[in-house]
Amino acid sequence: MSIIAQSQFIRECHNSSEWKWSDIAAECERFLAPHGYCGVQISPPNENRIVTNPNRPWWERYQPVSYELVTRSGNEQDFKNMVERCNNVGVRIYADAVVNHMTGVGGTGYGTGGTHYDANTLQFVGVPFGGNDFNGVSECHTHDLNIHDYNNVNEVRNCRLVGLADLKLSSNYVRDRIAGFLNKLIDIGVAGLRIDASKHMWPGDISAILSKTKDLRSDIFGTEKKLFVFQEVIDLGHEPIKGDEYVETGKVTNFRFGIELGKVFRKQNPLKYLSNFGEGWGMMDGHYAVNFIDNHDNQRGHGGGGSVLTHWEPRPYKMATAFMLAHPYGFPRIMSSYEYDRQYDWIGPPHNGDMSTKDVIINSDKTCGNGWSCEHRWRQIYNMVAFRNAAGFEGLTNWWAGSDYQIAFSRGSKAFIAFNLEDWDLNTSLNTGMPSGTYCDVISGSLVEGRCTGRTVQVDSGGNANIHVSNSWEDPMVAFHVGKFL
Ligand code: ARE
Ligand code: CA
Repeated sequence: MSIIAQSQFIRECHNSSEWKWSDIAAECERFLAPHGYCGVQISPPNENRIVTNPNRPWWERYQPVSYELVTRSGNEQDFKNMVERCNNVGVRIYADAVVNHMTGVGGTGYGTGGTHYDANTLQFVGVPFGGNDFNGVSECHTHDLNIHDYNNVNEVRNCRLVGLADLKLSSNYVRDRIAGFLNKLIDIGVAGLRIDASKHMWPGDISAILSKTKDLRSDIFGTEKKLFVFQEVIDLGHEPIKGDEYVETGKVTNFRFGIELGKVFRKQNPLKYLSNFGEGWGMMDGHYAVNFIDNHDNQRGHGGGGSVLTHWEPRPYKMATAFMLAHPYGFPRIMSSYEYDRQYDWIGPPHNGDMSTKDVIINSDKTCGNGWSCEHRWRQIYNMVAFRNAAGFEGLTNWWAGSDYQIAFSRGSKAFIAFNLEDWDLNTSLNTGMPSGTYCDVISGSLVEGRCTGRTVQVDSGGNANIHVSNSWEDPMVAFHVGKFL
């Protein structure tokens, strides 16, 4: 059962971000709730391997050592405080669940919570897991137990993803340990999960594990609600494992979405073809699709392929994000990144000399400092979140394409948006479907104390308006809606 409405969505504040739990708690209260965001996908909350070569990469959090809640983001108490404070203001926490594997094989050491592990003999005493709890030569037939061939379904699911010790999820003991971890998160008040590396798990194993999880806390979510699950499956159409295999156990990441919009907003494929975007482009049923322009992997060349737009290219990125938020297909997820030297794809979050994660600081114009990019705080993005909430369940109406790279559409009588990527102005009268009145364009400004700080648009009694979008504007689009979240 889904606990978030289609008009709401998940915001990724996450793995590449690796915010401290205390900062996320503050952000829920001071920004996410007032701006209509419904949730935060957080970095893996459980203890991970401390990797020192390279020095503390972001990806060490994908190498579990135990299910203790101690990471660079904070300890168990910090985690509980965050979940409580976010829930109190109606912002839900979705944990990144890394349960396909433990650390990479080889080496011994201590995790971020001080728990010992031996990845030579596969002893993870903090759980505990031992050698028998991992897939080995009986399950995986490659010479080094690693995955080499993505066309071999057994290999993808029973062998090691980039050398990570692959858990034997067919074992009841292993399933119980994982379900215990998930139930602990549920007791704390978590609303859902991103299931990492779902392609590398049998759908039946995911189903067996989830069937051992409790209902969500009824004092927060009401009775008989289950985890909101979305599974990371990279399905670009060329491999035997399909995203559709996972719809029984939850929603599924839609990697084609960002790749296709990247091409369109880079002007490699006309905007006007977006008229039937979504299922019409051969993508999965929108009820199951979790969409995003970029994620923590593909924004730095890990996992997923395709040349996606990122915060490093703000103009087309804001347009693609606005399109995602304006369009009714699927569940949108917003990325929130940090700055780093792009020569090195492994660099972890902004840190102090002792490698502790830096605080997120907020500038007077609402943007972030200390190296945090905070795309979710860019006006063009958070105002489009309000647009989506205002549009609600309205379908796509009044589709208009004036040329290859000029489009507009409405969401019933609730919201309207127009884009212009041509080398000339868009300036024409269009049916917006909106009630007559003066609207504030939420791209160029905001409605502040009844005053619009940006451009305005006049809609007449027939729903028509003169729509002007200059190709030379910083953001060549205009958007307005009937919502109150401004
Ligand atoms: C690190 C090192 C490795 C080392 C390993 C073990 O980089 O060199 O062997 O540790 O010591 C992340 C990083 C990895 C990192 C790992 C563990 O991206 O570099 O390895 O953490 O620290 C596939 C999977 C997909 C996966 C992507 C990355 O199908 O599930 O690879 N994505 C998730 C997360 C990642 C995370 C993991 C899984 C592991 O989002 O952040 O890895 O928990 C085609 C296929 C895809 C495939 C892709 C690989 O597109 O269709 O299925 O994705 O190729 O490029
Ligand atoms: Ca596996």
